[in-house]
Amino acid sequence: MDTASPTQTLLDGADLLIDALKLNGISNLYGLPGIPITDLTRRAQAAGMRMISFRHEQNAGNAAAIAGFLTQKPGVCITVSAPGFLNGLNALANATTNCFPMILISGSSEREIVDLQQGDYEEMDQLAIAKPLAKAAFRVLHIEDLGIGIARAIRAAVSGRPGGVYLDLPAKLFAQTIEADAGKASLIKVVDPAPRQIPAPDAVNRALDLLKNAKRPLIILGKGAAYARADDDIRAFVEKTGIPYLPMSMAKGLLPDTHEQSAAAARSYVLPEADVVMLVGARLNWLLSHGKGKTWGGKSSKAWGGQKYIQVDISPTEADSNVRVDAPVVGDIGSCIAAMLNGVNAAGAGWPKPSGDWLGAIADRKGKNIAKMGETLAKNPTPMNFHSALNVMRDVIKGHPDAMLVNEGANALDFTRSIVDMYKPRKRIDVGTWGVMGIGMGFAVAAAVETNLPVIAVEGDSAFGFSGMEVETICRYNLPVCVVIFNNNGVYKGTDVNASGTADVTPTVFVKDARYEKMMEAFGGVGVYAKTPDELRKAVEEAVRSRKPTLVNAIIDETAGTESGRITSLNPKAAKK
Ligand code: ADP
Ligand code: TPW
Repeated sequence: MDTASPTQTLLDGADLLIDALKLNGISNLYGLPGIPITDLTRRAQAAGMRMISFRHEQNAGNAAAIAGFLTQKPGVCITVSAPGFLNGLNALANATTNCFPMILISGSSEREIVDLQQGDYEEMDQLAIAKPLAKAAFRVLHIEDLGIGIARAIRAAVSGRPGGVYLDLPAKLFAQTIEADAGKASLIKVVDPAPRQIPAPDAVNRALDLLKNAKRPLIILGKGAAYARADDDIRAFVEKTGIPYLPMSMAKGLLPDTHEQSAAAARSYVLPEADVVMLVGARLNWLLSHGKGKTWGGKSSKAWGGQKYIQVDISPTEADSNVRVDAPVVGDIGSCIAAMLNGVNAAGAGWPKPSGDWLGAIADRKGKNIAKMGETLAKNPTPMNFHSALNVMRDVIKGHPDAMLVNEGANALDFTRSIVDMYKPRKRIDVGTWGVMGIGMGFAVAAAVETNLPVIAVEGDSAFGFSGMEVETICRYNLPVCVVIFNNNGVYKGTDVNASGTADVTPTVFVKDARYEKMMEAFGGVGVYAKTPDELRKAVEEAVRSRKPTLVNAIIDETAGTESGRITSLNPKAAKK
């Protein structure tokens, strides 16, 4: 393949990889250069792709993963071998866990050396290591197969249940050449990468029958529903059936959180009381207490509450993962909800609305809880607490419903999720299924790059630290990102003490009154130190208006947090405190 006829130009592996990605509509890359991919990153940029270069691969990987969630196209992250690959692998595993479509492309050492373990520069058997953490993993050894490799990676990432795909590209591949015509002919423009999966009519009817006969039905919308982009049909289904719904964290805004059928403010009432629960793109995992225990009205912590479940999901193996699912509806959410909506429409006036008792009881609880929260939010303590600061963030998002909201932390996460209403789909992106810290700046960069909308990242001070160096990336690309750090001097809070009597502070405590805003100033962005709700409001409003990279260091009462936020149940020691 190294000899070309004199009239033919040659393409090398890097050229062909760029062509293959572009051919498939992938225009943004997230990564970090180094041997053997430095030239690739430069040439991708020269070829018209947007190459966003990060300070750590984990953040580039997280950016790619959320780009996948936001666009339904695989987000692509490019790293160097061994350590760079491992840094990116964390994000790939998180993408797979969250069902985000992503491709991690890592350069690697030559097979001959790796397989004999001869000690190459950054040698590692990356394919073997990636396999258990990825939805699929492939290696391309010959330039003629690059088109196939990219096509397989794209299909694996976005079809069925989306996930993370690893693509191993040994350094030698980048230098291999192929005649331009043959190279172009070897590429594949993937046709219908995420084929619709139509649910079986009997499965749809079984689900509708169950729903129709429910006395206290409930719909739970998950991030799979947000990803599916079936927004209009989901809203029509919820409204035509009149069934109350709960949005999972990243499904907030699929219908506006202020919708009268939202039962979010009565969550602890509806979960144990519902008799039929329809899950749409949401798993019955720990975030829903596995469908068991007191949360669901079960008699003991492991007991099933007796609810019947409908589960709409693209994965045929998801049903029965925790409790019995009486009516699995397997297919893509767009097709499933369209089919179920047809059934509801066909029933017309014959479709039974949920009972007034059920709706009334929910409205009653909601009203009381919202009024109680209103009182808490109206308080204006000094220093600020999570509530008074979030009262500001809630207003800001209300005034800018198109803004993207990134959120991580413990208390900073849990309170933001419950206090800040979302109005539009796919605007809230957060720690997801693992509750992982470190997604913050990667998600913020990708949200800005992919949507060009203003991004507000509400970050615990600990959470921010995992990806904080990317404020330089935000400044370098001049992205409209406003980072708001809820600074309470530590992990969860800043007042724990070291009981041992040694000079070290306790593991959860940070430097007091850290001036995080200076990190943004160091790279030319705007830094603001905000001690009052007014200062916070002014700074965030100005950041959204100006679109300048901004970091607001919002000073929060260091006694304000709870250990582990709202998941103290998983931390028995904290729960007892
Ligand atoms: P949440 O954390 O919001 O509860 P999960 O991540 O637990 O959501 O669940 C998402 C579910 O959505 C997964 O089971 C996944 O298979 C499913 N899913 C993702 N995309 C689609 C789609 N297009 N159609 C149907 N199901 C989907
Ligand atoms: C990769 C454990 C969960 S929440 C958290 C940690 C370290 C930080 C909480 O403090 P923060 O927020 O951000 O200041 P706040 O509002 O409560 O004060 N490592 C990883 N993921 C997780 N989840 C952890 C550790 C953890």
